[in-house]
Amino acid sequence: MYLNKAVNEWVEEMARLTKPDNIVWIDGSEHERERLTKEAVASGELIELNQKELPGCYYHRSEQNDVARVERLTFICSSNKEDAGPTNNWMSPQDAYQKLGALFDGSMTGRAMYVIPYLMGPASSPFSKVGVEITDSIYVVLNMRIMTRMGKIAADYLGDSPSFVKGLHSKLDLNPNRRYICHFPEDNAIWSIGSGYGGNVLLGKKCFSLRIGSSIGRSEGWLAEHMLILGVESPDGQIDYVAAAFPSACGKTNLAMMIPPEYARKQGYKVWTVGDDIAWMRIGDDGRLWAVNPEAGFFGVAPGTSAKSNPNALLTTKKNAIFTNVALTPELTVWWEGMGIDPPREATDWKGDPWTSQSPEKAAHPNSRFTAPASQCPCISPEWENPRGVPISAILFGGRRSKTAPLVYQSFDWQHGVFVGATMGSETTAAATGQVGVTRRDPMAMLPFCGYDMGDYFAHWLNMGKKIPHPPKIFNVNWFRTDDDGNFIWPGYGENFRVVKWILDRCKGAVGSNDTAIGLMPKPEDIDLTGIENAVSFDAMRELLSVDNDLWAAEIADQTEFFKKFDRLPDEIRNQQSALKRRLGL
Ligand code: OXD
Ligand code: MN
Repeated sequence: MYLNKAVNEWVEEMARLTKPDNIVWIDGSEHERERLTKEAVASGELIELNQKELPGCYYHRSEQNDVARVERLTFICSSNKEDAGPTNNWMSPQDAYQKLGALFDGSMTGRAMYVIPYLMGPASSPFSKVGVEITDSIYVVLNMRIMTRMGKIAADYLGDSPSFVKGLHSKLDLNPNRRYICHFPEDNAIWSIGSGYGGNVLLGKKCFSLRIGSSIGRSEGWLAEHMLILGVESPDGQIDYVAAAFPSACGKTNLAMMIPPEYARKQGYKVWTVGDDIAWMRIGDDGRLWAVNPEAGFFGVAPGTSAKSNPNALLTTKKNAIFTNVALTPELTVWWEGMGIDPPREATDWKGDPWTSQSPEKAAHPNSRFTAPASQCPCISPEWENPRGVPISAILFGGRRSKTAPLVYQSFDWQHGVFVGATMGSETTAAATGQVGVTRRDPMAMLPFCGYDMGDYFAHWLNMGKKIPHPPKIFNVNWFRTDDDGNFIWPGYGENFRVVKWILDRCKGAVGSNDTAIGLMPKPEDIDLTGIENAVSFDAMRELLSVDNDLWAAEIADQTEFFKKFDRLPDEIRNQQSALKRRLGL
């Protein structure tokens, strides 16, 4: 027995079901990494990259039908259908265990079963939680090694406790017709079968830290959120922390690792990254909200990551990284669209086919990824593994809105802020859907990740607000407002620092605001434009901070349509909407 009785019994039960040839207990050692990497290279599961250019880096290509999370095949398996809510797929636990049990039966015959104990959260934090993932994929083991604190460290944390999240994964035959990702919040269990794609199979990430995590957080009185965490250091050395939720393709990783503009760097401002995707937040002894990043690595989208858009992310991937579905050059280095360097003349594309710079097809899949240790990030916060977490001054919600939402506004209070988060939406891009400008509602960026009814989730947020003596202030931001020709008005990227600076000044009471119907907004002169005066005129600033009543009337109609789904929408959310209507004179 390697871990404890409860783990051992469960592993034996899962082995009886999946019938592997052998069981390998993962300890997280360097020796083990070397052995498994060699095995994966020998089987072709990994390709060793150019070790001079990219030391410790490997390349993986997934099945072409298996390159993204599959929401359609992702289920919340609560006893009552209503507890999964109207925005999740639901299967009864009995049906799910039976259906997937039949698929798992003998799925590991001819393969090894790896048992991975892992810890979500810093090693000595009382807030961390243990999971054990059983998998038949070495790729999963090696990625979990980067994304979590894995092996002995987790076993030591667990000790004799029977309290761990049980994750079972098998690639089976990677057939999309036999692919399911099922969550059992009442059993703290996850069963994932038929996929090899990160978001479906690195069970510590979306499955545990968000879906199961949100459900545990609700019952234990804390928040598991799809949020980055960053710290802004002022010239006097004080660091203030911000957590921010944006749907995918809205630049979460870029904001988490942003480099302040030159004027601010000269004054001594710095930005520190605590996390780029997930925040677990609890009320601290001092009455503030404290956040930890439960992950240990970044699972970032490669295309668009360049020395210009996000130099810190690019530098993070220069060693000990695993690249999935990017392009492979003849020199055994990697390339992707938007990397900011000329394409190689020839390469092998993500499908494994020959590719040239003249090819009309993309060389890297748009959702190709890098997995890299957070500790390698040049701007990783010295506090990122602090067992207490970091105190959050501001929470940001945001999305991609070409009109309607201004650059930034502050909610009047926590309850109003919850309404702002609950009505979050983001416009789809042509690349993703073929339909431009359709607003997809994605409350708190949690639509695909909330493990229970979202009406109950809003109620949990409202409740938390009543319990936090010194709650963070809540803001909405929108970097994506366009002019009549469709050009972005705000330059974005590192310039977003200017907006974050206003937000933190608001938190400190150091700057005033304009009271508007939708919230508290900066006066145009309150956003520091030093160095970009020519790019962003005063008129542009006014436009970015304008509120159009007709657009807001349409916005409210769309919110109302979305709310119709919910049987359990808290009255307070409805009341917030009525108050907004009144303020707008609608
Ligand atoms: C992610 C996602 O991979 O949100 O982080 O899909
Ligand atoms: Mn994410």
